[in-house]
Amino acid sequence: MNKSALPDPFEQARLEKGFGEMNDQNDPVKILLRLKDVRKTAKNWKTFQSGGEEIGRIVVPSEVHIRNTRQIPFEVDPPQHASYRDIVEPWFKRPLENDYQDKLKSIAETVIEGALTKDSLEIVEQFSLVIQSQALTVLLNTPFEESKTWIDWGTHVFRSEESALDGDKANILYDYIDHQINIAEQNPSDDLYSKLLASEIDGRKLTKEEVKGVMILTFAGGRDTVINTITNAIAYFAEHPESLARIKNEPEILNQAIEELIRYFAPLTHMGRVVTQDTEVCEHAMKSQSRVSLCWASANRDAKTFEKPNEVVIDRKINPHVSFGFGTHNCLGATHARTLMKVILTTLVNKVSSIDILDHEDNIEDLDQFKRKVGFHSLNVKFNA
Ligand code: EMZ
Repeated sequence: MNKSALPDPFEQARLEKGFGEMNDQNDPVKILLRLKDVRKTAKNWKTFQSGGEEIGRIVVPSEVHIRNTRQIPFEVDPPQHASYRDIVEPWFKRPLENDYQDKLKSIAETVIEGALTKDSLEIVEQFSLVIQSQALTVLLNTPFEESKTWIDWGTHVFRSEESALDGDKANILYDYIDHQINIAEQNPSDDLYSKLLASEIDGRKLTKEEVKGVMILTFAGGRDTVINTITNAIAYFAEHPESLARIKNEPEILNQAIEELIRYFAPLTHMGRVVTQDTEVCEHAMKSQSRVSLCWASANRDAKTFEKPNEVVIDRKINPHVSFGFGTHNCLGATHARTLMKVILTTLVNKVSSIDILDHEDNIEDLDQFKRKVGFHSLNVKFNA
């Protein structure tokens, strides 16, 4: 009964010091662990910036060696951040529309019905990756067939089995996006590429490089995060059929259940910032140009705010988790992710009575001082109608 558990490796350091340390490619990171510090630092974008000169440096592991395109709006600070965000925000709220939700529903139903016919199904590659990629065609408003190409890329656009930062693999994504932008330029349609190419910022059109920056973020940011969330949810419901039954009988708790799973899973462990001036965090001096990270996964288990932080309380009422970040850079894809989870869980409770875990291999992230389970490399299950 503990295959679905995601233990909290940060507790002791969170209580004792408030931070941990990690040497990421000789560019150290101070990992902030307490909810209060994480929120305060996320709000203070002047001292803890996202939009520094070195593109990719706020990501841990740092992507400076595999990326030259600035992700937008993710790697831009206020005030320019707001101009970009205003352009993309309405598009990323489309998941609230019925038509959008119907498309997601049909994707989830097809994949779940297919899963019910199998004696054994590997969830990461054959379920979560498939749903994530197919759902992305709805977000981008591109042909459904494109999802086949994306599924072939595997669970992460920058990571491969050989390397956690695979430049060759990243180039496949960059070339693909360049190509799609050129197509959209020649033949504008109703997709996100065309929408961005037609958008204006400060009285001028977005450049192709800016469009590419939004697209890279859209492909990379919502990929392994969504895949881990779906996979972890399947493992959780396999071990907690009572929660599946409860959501079926009390659909009014569905939103609470989703927020709680997302709090508990914290699919993105942490995100960095670059310090712009000598300052202090947790009573420790930090030099200008050094790095901190905001550890969403740890903050979500902070017992000062969350009762029973290490339990999934499926109808948790007060849940100010930071799985989607906090402040200026809160997750642009959150509406899509939440809607997708709603559709998947609704389909699941209606069609599946129980799930058996057959075997599994954990995916453990190595943060030097901390090892954190973030999900699974593989999870074989059987769905029962
Ligand atoms: C970046 C990041 C965004 C980064 C919200 O997170 O996600 C990571 O998976 C990517 O590697 O480039 O997009």
